[in-house]
Amino acid sequence: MIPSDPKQVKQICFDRIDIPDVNTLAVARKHGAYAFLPTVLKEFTAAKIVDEMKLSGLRGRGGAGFPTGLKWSFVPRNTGKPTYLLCNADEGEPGTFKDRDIMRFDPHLLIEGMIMAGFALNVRDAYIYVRGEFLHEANVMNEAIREAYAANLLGENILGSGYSMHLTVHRGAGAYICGEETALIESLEGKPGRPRFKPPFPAVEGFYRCPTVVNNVETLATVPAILEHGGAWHAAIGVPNNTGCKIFSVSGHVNKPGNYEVPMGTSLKTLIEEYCGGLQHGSVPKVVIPGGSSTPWLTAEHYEAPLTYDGMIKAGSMLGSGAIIVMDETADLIAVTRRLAHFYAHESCGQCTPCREGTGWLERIMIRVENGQACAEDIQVLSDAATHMAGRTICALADGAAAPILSMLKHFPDEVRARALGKAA
Ligand code: L3W
Ligand code: SF4
Repeated sequence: MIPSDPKQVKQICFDRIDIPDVNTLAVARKHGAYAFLPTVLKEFTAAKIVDEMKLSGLRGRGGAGFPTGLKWSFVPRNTGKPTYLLCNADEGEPGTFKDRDIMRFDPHLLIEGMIMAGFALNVRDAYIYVRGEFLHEANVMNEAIREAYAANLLGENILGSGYSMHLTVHRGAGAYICGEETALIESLEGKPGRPRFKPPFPAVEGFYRCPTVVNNVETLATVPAILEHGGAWHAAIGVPNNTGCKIFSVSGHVNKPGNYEVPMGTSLKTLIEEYCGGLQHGSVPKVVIPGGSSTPWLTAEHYEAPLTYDGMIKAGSMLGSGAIIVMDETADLIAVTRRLAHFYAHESCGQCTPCREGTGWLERIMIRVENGQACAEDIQVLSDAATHMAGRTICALADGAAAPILSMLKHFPDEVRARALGKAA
């Protein structure tokens, strides 16, 4: 169980994760699942829940770090339209693999968080949009939902409270862009997954043009602990403005890659050396991508930076979804960048010219750079195209495509030039 002293808390979403069979309702309940739900449904008002969420300081765990309580407070009331709750489980950012662990190991935590969120937002129909490739996770979620319905934890008049909520899993079809919240909404409506202009934000006009809250899996899975222990309890974990714990998905040149849930503010160095068994080679990484492939690279000088939204911005990057990709001296950064350029070119939805054309240019030039068949002008075009794509499109995919290119050129200009012109050692 989660300790009542916030200083002792290491895990919130992963508190039960190692318990065998905790994906089943019986085992999950034995270890606290749904224990506090009747109190929330009977004694909490919607306003109190939103207030506790605001007090908790929880910021959305999907990448942008937007305050969850604030987002919930934007939902207009009494519009005559239904309000929808959508869980974004389309975890597709290269390097990210945290939400799938919550879903496949502790699906009842997510369901409980969604019931509480749904109750606060007066939601009758909620959906979990699961990445198409996550067939196993979708199956585990569906079985957990079936058990929850059978136990009257979902459906009509939940636990006799008068509150009713239905929950449906929808599997995507394998497009990365459907992790962008408005593309997810379009896809769920049965249309091609192409992002919409914002504003209007989904909180005001989302699914079927109705008020809609879209939250990440980890965000919703944090709600039960916040409501049980209180917003102030959560706010006391981590550091100001960056509260609570965060799951970091660590991959690359560390001895023990994997998911680690640690208090916000833990340094990158501590995470790598004390949790991940240290680096495979050398004493400092050559490059760390801190928040998934769309975030700017960090180099050795930021090894001791705190893992917080603010700390990563100060270091020149973003915390993103906490997908930390570690690369040591043995990494071929140019091959990595070329591979990422291919990913973004493949995943661009094609609506915006700078993204549709730019991602293709970046990939084609990176192939020449990798193979030592580029010319000096190519490097300039690479830099210009990446610079002019960012910030000029409907969604952030173009910025994400530009980030690895601009990082590579910023930190390793000589290496790039030598390789591009066929002069690498
Ligand atoms: C109402 C306002 N709502 C903002 C809401 C908005 C959204 C949230 C954040 O992208 C980033 C992206 C990825 N009234 C509002 C408002 N909201 N102002 O707040 O909005 P936004 O647009 O800043 O972000 P986003 O579209 O959610 C997320 C980056 O994260 N990323 C993460 C990728 C992770 C995955 C994954 O697999 N989990 O894809 C990595 O860098 O690039 O910049 O809900 O509606 N005035
Ligand atoms: Fe589509 Fe790219 Fe425009 Fe996003 S930036 S809407 S992915 S074309």
